[in-house]
Amino acid sequence: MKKNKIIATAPMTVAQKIIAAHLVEGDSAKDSELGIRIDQTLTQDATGTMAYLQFESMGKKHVMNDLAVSYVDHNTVQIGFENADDHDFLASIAKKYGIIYSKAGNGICHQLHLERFGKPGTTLLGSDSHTPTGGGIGQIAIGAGGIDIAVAMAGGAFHIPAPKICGIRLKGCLRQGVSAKDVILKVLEKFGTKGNVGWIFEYFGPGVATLDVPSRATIANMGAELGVTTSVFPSDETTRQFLAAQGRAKDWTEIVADKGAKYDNIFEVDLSELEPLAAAPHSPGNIVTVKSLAGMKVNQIMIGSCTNSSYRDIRTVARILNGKHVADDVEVGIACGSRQVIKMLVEDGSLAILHAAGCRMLENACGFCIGAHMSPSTNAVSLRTNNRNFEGRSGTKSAKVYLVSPETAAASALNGVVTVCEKAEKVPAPAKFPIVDDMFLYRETAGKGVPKTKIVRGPNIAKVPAGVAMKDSFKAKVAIKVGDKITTDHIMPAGARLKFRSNVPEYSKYVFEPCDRNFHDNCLANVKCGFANVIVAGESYGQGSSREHAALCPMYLGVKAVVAKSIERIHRANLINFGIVPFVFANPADYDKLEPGFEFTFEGMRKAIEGDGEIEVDGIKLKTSLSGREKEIILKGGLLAWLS
Ligand code: MIC
Ligand code: SF4
Repeated sequence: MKKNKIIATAPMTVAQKIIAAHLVEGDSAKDSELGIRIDQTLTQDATGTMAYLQFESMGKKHVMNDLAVSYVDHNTVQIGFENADDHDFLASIAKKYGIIYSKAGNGICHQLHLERFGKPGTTLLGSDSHTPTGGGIGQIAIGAGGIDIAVAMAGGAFHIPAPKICGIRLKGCLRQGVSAKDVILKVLEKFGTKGNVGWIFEYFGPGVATLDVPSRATIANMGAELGVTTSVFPSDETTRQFLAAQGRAKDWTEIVADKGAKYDNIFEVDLSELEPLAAAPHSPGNIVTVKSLAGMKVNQIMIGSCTNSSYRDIRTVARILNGKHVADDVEVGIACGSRQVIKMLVEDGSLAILHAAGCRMLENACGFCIGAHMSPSTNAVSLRTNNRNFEGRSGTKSAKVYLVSPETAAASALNGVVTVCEKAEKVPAPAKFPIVDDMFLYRETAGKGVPKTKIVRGPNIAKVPAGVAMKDSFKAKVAIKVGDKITTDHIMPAGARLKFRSNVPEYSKYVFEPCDRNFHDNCLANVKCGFANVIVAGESYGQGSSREHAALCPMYLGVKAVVAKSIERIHRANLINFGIVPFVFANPADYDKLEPGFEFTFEGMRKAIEGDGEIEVDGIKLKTSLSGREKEIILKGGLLAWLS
C-alpha cells in the first residue's frame, strides 16, 4: 500500500504524527473519514475465528501486514468441545497464513502484545476494544470488528473519522495508594462513557514522565470506556527503558508532540491531588471516591484483566498483603497478565506471599473479567480491577461490581470491607524482564505461512452468513425497544455463551438474552411473514466491546436497521460492515412513538442511502451520515459482499 508523503506544515501532536505517517486515503484537514495503513494486527479467540473465516474468504496466500498475532485468552478453560475446536482451527489458520499463535495459557492479548510486539510509531488494529493498551508505548492502537482486522491482514486500509485530539495534560506526581486506575477513572468522571466518538485522547505534560509504561498502558486501555477512537502517550525515555528491558531496544523510536502542537480540547489532571476512585455499578462512568464507600462489606475481590495485570500491579498487591492474610469472609482471586509476570512473581517471592495470604491464583487469562468464571454470589459486592462493570457481565445479574485499583483491592482484601489504601511503595521499573516466548508458535514462518497446512474445522466452526443487498422498499417491524447505554454485553452476551462465537446460527439464539428472551423467535417469525426487523434504542447504543457478533447475529435474524438516539463508534462500524443501517432520530422525541411491533414501510431506502441519508418513515424522520465507502457497503449487504 502506498504511503503518503508527510509535509509537516504545523506543529503536530503524537497522534497526528503517526496518523500522517500512515495516511493512505483522505486529508485530515478536509475529509471526515481517513484511511490508514495498518502495520500490526491482533485477534483474540472469541473474535478471532470469525475474523479468520472472513480472511480465508478473501483468498490471500498469507497475511500482508508486517505482523499478525492470534491470541487465545478469552475461552481457555472449556466445558465441552467447542472452545477446544476453536483453538485447533485458530492454530491451523495461523500456521497456514503466517500468523504468530499465542497458545491458551500464555496470557492476555493486550499485556502480551505490549511486552513482546508493540512498537512506538506504528499502527495496531485488534479485534478487541482494549487494543488501545498499545497507546501506552506510543502506538496508534485501535479496536475494531473482526472483519476490519481481516481486511487489514489482507493489506487493506482501516478507516477512522478524521480525529479531534483531546490533550490530557498531566502534572504533579501520584501519592502512595493512588495509581493509574485512578487517573483514568478521573478522566471517565469528566468525560463519561458517551459523547466522545471520533476523539483521540493524547496524554502530555510534565506528569507523563512520572508514570511507568504499565501505568500508561492501564490508562490507554481503559480509555476504551470513553468510547474514543484510541488513547496515546508519547514514546520517551521511559518507553525506551521498558523496551530495552524487554530485549527490544531496537523497536524504540522517540515520538513526542511538537512544541506548539494544538489540541482541540485540553483537560488537566493534577496527579498529586488525585484520591482513590471507584466506578460504581453498573457503568465505568459512574465514578465515586473510595472514601465514600469505605466500610462497605465486600464479598469478592478479583485482581487482574488486561487493565491491571502487569508485574507492577501484582507486585504492588503482594507488597500490601506481605505477611498478612485476607479476611475470612472475602474471596480473593488473582489472574496475572502473562507468563512473564508469573515468572517474575515466582522469582521475587511474591507468589509465595500471595499464596500465604490466602489468594486464589487463577489462570493468566480474561476469565473473571468476561464472566467466564468466578461469578459472584447473589447480591454480592465484588471489587474488581478490570474495566467494565455492566450489569450481569460478571455472570451474576444481582451482583454489584465496583471497579478499583490494585491498591484499593488489596487493602480491602485484608479488611473484608472497602478500604482506602494509605501506603503502597512504588514498584521500580525492572531493569530486565525475563523473556518467556515458548508459547508463541509459528514465529519462524510469520508473514509467509506454510501454505500446505490443513485447516482443522470441528463441528463448532460454522460458515460466515452472507449479507443480502439492501432493497429499496420493504416492510419492517420493531423487534425490540431498549433504553440508553445498551452495551454489546446486552446485545450479544459473553460469559457462558462465548463458546458459540464460531457458530452464528447457534449464537443468534442468545441475541438480547438479558433484555428479551423471545427476541430470536420474534425476529424469525417476522421474517417468515415478510417483515425485516428494526431495533429501537436510546442514547449511546452499542457501548463496550468490539464484538461484531452484536451486528452479525442480528443481521442473521433479518435486522436491517437500528434506530437510536446515538450509536457508539465500533458498533456503528460493525453494523455497517454487516449491512445494517445505523439510523439516528432526526427528532429524538420520536423515540417515544415507537413500541415493539410497530410496523414501518421503508420506501426509497436505497435512494436515501445513496443521497443525504435522510428518510421519513410513517411520519418519523430518520438520518444517517455515511461516507461514500460506507454507502456502497450497506447497499451491497455488508463488507464481505462489497469486497467480493
Ligand atoms: C470485552 O472485554 O468485552 C471483550 C470480551 O474482550 C470484547 C471482545 C469480545 O467480545 O470478544 C471486547 O472488548 O472487544
Ligand atoms: Fe479480556 Fe477483560 Fe480485557 Fe476484554 S476487558 S480483553 S475480557 S481481560
